[in-house]
Amino acid sequence: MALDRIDVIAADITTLAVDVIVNAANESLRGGGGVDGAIHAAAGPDLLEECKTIPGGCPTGEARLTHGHKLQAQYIIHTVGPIWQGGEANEDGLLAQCYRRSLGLMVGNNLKTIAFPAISTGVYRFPLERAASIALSTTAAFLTGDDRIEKVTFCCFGEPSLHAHEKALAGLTP
Ligand code: AR6
Repeated sequence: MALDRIDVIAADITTLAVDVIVNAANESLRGGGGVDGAIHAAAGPDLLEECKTIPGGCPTGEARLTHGHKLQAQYIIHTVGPIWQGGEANEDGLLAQCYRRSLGLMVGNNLKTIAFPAISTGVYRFPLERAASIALSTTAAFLTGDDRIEKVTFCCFGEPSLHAHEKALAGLTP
């Protein structure tokens, strides 16, 4: 069952002891604010050095793997969500692709547990409820076709995000 393998929690993603946490990065992979800044601060400067070795950074909708360095998580998947431009620039498709590519990369590296932040819902201004619905439905569909992933955690920062993700999870039919 896909839904049994999904958790929605409120936490600072840098504190989670999962195999891999996801970073809502930008295309340069040189760090930034928000969750990206928090992850770089907690992982330490070796993360930036490793990111600099990735050719071409990370285009929007793609995902790249690094080590977790000082984090409890073994690995970090850096993905770049779309900047909200009003909804007519394939933002929904690109956001869904971030989740699919991250889950695909995790499976390809034999990782079992993952935590996502609410990609694009901060600085990139994607509407929260719409993003949460895409995150949950895309993940549930992926899990239905894959029995290797043990747990996907949606790590929300703040009450509005927690409620949006809980509502989106409740809206999925088993
Ligand atoms: N743990 C979990 N979630 C967090 C944390 C944390 N420690 N800190 C913030 N969030 P954002 P974006 C939530 O802005 O919209 C960066 O500068 C936050 O409340 O981090 O994809 C990058 O370098 C929000 O719900 O990412 C890019 O330039 C969610 O994480 C740009 O921001 C995403 O907010 C990416 O923008």
